[in-house]
Amino acid sequence: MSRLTRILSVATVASIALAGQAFAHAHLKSSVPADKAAVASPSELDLTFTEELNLKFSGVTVTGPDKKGVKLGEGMLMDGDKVLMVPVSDKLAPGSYTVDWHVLSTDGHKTEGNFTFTVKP
Ligand SMILES: [Cu+2]
Repeated sequence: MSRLTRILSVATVASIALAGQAFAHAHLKSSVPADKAAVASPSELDLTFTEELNLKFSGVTVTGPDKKGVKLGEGMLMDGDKVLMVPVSDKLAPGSYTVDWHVLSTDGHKTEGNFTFTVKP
């Protein structure tokens, strides 16, 4: 690759990345449990996104008190592929939990984020 070609391709990638940000990616619209909510031990997590998701490249991890990972079931998509539903296998002990999510939307963009909830005693 010549130097000029390389500069051009870097510029192209950069402009595509910037253009991508201007358009809709899959952003987390709402969740159950909601961000910062205090709830009873949930049997599932529902994450509603603004775009349709590609399940194969989307998932969540949940970290509980003492940084322990929470056992989750197989995620599935619902409601026009915009809702990622993940079963929670175990009953959760009271405490604070962090949900880290990463998704690939069908427009090919990856997004990630996190939210927290508390399980009431
Ligand atoms: Cu996008």
